[in-house]
Amino acid sequence: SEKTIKSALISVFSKEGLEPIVRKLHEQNVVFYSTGGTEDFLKNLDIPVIAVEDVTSYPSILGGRVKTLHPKIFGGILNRQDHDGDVQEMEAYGIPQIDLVIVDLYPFEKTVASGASEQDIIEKIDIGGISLIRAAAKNFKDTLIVSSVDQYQSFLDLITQKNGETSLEDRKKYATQAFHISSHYDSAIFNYFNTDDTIFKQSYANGQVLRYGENPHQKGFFFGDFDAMFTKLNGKELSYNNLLDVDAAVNLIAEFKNNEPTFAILKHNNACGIATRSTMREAYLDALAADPTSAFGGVLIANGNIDVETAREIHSLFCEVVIAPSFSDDAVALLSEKKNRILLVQHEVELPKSQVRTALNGILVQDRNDATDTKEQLKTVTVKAPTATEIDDLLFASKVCKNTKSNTIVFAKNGQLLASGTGQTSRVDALRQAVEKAHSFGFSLEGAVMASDAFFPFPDCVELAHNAGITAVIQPGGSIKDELSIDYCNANGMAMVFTGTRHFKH
Ligand code: 93A
Repeated sequence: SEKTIKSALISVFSKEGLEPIVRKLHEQNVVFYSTGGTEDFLKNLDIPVIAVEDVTSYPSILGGRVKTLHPKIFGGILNRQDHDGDVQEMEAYGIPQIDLVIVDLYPFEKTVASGASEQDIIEKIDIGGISLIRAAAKNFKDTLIVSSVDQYQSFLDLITQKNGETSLEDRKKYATQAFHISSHYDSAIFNYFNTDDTIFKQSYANGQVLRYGENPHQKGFFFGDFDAMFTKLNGKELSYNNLLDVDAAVNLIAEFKNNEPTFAILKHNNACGIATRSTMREAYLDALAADPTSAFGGVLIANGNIDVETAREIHSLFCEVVIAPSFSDDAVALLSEKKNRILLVQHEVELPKSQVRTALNGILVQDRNDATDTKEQLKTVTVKAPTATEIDDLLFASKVCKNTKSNTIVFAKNGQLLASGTGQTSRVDALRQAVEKAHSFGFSLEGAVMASDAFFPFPDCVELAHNAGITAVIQPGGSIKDELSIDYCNANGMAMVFTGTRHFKH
């Protein structure tokens, strides 16, 4: 699979950076074939070169639109050297072997960016060059393709180190880069032409067209298998925002999968109420109690069956979506009295391991946050350790916190969310919001616990929490000023545990 480069076809738009490469190849006795401008460039360097026209016995025609598009050129690149038939045909048609192809494409994107006319832009759609790249990349078994100026240095190193010899692995690596170049080039052309949304829709034929996006003037699509995750028993079509809320709800309730009956109410992707109780009805009522105002128009989710007793309570609330692993028949009948109310039976389906979102002109991908804080991982950092009840509440609060937009502070007591501060630009703001909210719905925070999605840079948060009545705190730890918060807790009889795991959610 080692091959020595003996011949090269060079056709480059920009000649910059090419000289050291052709000089090195010339030293190694490589035979050159070139198109007009590149041919002149080589001649000026006193390097012998054969014009493509002399190989094809055809001039460059149509103002250069057809220069290299010829069987003698593509035959030279695409022939399989270990294929008897190919070898015979090369001989019969007088096709020269081409071991190396170097191309720098017409600068399509630059031309578009320069604000050139459509005619100028169209002339910069490279046809021959892109074909040379794809042909040489396809035949990487025998041919090496340099498809970008960015590869010049590494290619020069390669031929210098190994005296013109290349391995199959080298050639495949360059082929991979070549297909990256060609696909990017064709996408740029598509993007220039595509002003029509219907093409967007067609190219994503599997996407479900939503009524609209986040707002009515935005188009929206969903790409996924909704039916694999849910059976819809009642209600209108889910909107873009419904789907986002359902996603948040499913992720939150997953934390309480094996718990006692747990019920959560979400608004704008955050929990505004959640409680664990001995019956689903009580869990619902105590979830609702945390913030009945926000619950209006919310998304509801249960970790177990919704019976008719629970349904009766839910029925008096205006809500968009109710999700549960099962509903009793009479619960379905009652909840379906509201035509638009969406009822979803949730199936046990694993969610993707990766999360994707657009960012700038690309996408961001990350592993999903599948770390749930456990009792074993808690490290008590204060003199006072949390009580057994407090530990349960700390873990409860931490699960809610993890599923709430940062910065967030969560207060909980006896398996019930009392209040949270959500999506604030400072942790102190999140805390103040939570305190005010708890008080406004009539909760005392005396003996409640606090969770924070990230560490406290200053002791101000534990101080405000203490003043509000909080007795135990869970947080990742890791601030250089951790000691200040710890000292404050010790001086004021509070317990604090570190988890070592941050739970940002943006
Ligand atoms: O107009 S083309 O699409 N037709 C061709 O047959 C062709 N072959 C090579 N453009 C073609 N090329 C491109 O010409 C190369 O991709 C390169 O950008 C340029 C080099 O031309 P010259 O050597 O004449 O400067």
